[in-house]
Amino acid sequence: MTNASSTLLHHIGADDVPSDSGAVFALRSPTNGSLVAQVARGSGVEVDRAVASARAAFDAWSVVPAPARGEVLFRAAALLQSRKDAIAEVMAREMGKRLEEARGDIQEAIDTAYYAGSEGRRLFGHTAPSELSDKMGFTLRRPIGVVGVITAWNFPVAVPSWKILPALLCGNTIVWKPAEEAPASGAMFAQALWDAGLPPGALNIVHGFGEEVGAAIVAHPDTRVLAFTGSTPVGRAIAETGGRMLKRVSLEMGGKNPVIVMPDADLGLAVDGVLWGAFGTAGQRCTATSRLIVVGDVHARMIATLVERAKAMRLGDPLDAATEVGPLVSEAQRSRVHGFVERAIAAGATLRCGGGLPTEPSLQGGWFYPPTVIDEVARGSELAMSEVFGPVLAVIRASSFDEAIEIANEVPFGLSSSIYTRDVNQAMRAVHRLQSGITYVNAPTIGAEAHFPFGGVKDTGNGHREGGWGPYEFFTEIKTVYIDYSGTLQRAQIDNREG
Ligand code: UN1
Repeated sequence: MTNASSTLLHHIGADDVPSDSGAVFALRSPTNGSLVAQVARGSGVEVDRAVASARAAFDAWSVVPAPARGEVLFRAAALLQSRKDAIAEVMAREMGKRLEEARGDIQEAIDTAYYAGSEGRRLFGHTAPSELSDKMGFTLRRPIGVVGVITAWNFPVAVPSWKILPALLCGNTIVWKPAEEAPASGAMFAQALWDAGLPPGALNIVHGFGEEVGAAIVAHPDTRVLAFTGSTPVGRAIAETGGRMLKRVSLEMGGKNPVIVMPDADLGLAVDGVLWGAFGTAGQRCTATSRLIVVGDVHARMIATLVERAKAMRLGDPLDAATEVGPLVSEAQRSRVHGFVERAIAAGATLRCGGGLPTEPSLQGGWFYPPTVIDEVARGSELAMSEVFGPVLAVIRASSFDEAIEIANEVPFGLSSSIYTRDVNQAMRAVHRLQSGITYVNAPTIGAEAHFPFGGVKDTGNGHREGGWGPYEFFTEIKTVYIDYSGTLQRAQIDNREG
């Protein structure tokens, strides 16, 4: 993975290789700016080579029996388990996620590996009776070819695992561009697969930036499938190119996830859930709680406690077990987050806590931003409508259940949502009416489990789901097989429809 001078290299076929150009970029810790690694900076040249390697590996990998492909994933799961602490530490250093959460990120990949591995003994098709005598029909699932995978930095192992493991299990081969902010833990995830016996070329990595590497993967005529997690504008561009080239494209994009709290809710539980949903992973999840919709007198009964608890959350080094909120991933991300806060306040919203760059000397070396609660956020305003991707919670008042649902649904995104109530009828009405791919009842908007479908509606996605059973359909083509054992020419639609 790394050479003597600790440069993280591309992985093409069986080899770790630098860029032809020799170009590298520095990967720095968002906590203190220290150098984590130099990383090879790829281009279309390396992408071409990686796609050729994946193509060459496809013939052999695609005919390995699916249960045997599953065995590789089981072995990788065990290796990830034994390397979990080591990978978590690298992840925490490179992108700032707290160690405990970094372990959770890897655990999600382990869970996915066991699920995907066992799918090797299913990959079910269908059978149905033929309309003719002595004839039958059934379907098989066939691998497609080379899959281009492009992922975000906020879940450097879990989210890639949702794409890579099902794609491999189905017999495809892969070219992956990990996020440039978190390539090192991603490479350790891949190493577990290579060490588990994945044949050379089945999983190739090209490091680098979206415009240079991602775009080349998307536009390459031989990547028949594209799986992407990231921003909605980039996802749209991928869908445009993929659409023109008739590729199969799965997109996982932004969120603006609401929690509705009803007056009959357990407010202590709601406060716990909102704090975890909004400020866990420093708000850098696409599932993060970014809107709190308080109904009726909940505002008066809940906000003070929420703010007091948010203020007390400890910012610090993600490697320190006492830390509750780590840094944001980069300076650019922090100024973006701060910009949203400043504009919301200028537009008349009320800052309840946070909202400024920390002044503690110990936090000066990193991109820290405090848990921020902004109250009286106006419906339709920028902070009410846009994804922030940071520890910023917008509080919006609603006078009724119906109005709360209306507010929840008036954003362009639809990934996750939640309602806190003790009324089962109301909860079920919300489940049906909330426009999101995932709805929680009496739980925060984050924390999806690996064996359930994950994805969103509206501008969050393009109709596909990761996790659960869906990816095995996405990463395969259906082959329909007819077997005629009548020994005669039978003509469908004719021989059985006389007169
Ligand atoms: C993401 O933020 O891109 O449900 C994924 C969750 C995690 C996955 C988040 N299991 O919050």
